[in-house]
Amino acid sequence: MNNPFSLEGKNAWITGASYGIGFNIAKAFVGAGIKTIIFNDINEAALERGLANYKEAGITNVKGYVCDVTREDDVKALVETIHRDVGQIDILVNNAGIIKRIPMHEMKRADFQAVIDVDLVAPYIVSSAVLPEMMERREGKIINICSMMSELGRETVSAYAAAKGGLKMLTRNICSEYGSYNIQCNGIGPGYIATPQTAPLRERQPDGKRHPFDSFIVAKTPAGRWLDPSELGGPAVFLASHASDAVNGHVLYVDGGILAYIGKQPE
Ligand code: NAP
Ligand code: GCO
Repeated sequence: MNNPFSLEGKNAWITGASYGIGFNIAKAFVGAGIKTIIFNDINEAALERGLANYKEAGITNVKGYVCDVTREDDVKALVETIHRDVGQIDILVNNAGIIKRIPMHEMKRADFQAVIDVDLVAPYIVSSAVLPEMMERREGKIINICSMMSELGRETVSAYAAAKGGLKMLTRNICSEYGSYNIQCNGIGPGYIATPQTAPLRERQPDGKRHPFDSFIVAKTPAGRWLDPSELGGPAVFLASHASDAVNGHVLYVDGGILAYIGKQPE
């Protein structure tokens, strides 16, 4: 009997997967038998660092390319290059993302737009470039990396929350528009994950104490800890595999229970 969680014979493009969450999803895909991991980064130096990370992890079935996911012509050209170098794209993970933590009334329009462009417009650009082949094959998996901010707001992350909230609805709309082609589009909503993106929120204070936000998140997470990026691998394998063929338009929150929890009560 076939293993429904196997990714054998499949090619997966994970955007921005030089390190962090995307890189850990790639490692999980390798563990599930993926044929080829494809990733991209915004410049040659970053790409080389990414390739070094894969080499250090012992992953050889990987192809990396320079591509800024906000540049539509570059994305379309990369899809053609991938078809030439690797073959078809069976699984797309829209992982690349940025955040700018600035009070909204102080945020410049260009900063707001930059976050929207990477975190919301780029998943539209990349998905639109990959959908035609999935439609032709009548099979495909798209996974959008959403966020707690797809559901909740907080100070200083207005652009990010607007983008990730939009990404949740883009996920649902791709499901609605392309489900008849046997294409499943789902989201993963990570909680607070220890990666470079959240490093500023975990920095030790000059007096050696934990960052106030660090303590805040630990109190908001039932498990009482930050999550490790490797903990996103299993949920991603599920949503990339045939085990989830009947799951569509869903955002799977991998948050350690944050969304279910009012927060640790005062001692
Ligand atoms: P990260 O450590 O900052 O890594 C983000 C990756 O995206 C980097 O490789 C970065 O490349 C790449 N990237 C950024 N802009 C790009 C562009 N225009 N074109 C191509 N690549 C680009 O972030 P992370 O923590 O792994 O997060 C990955 C995804 O999960 C993001 O969408 C983030 O919003 C989301 N997320 C993170 C958390 C968390 O707690 N960490 C929680 C929920 C959701 P460079 O190295 O060149 O900058
Ligand atoms: C922040 C964090 C969060 C996480 C993640 C939570 O500043 O609040 O960066 O946005 O990155 O998106 O799910």
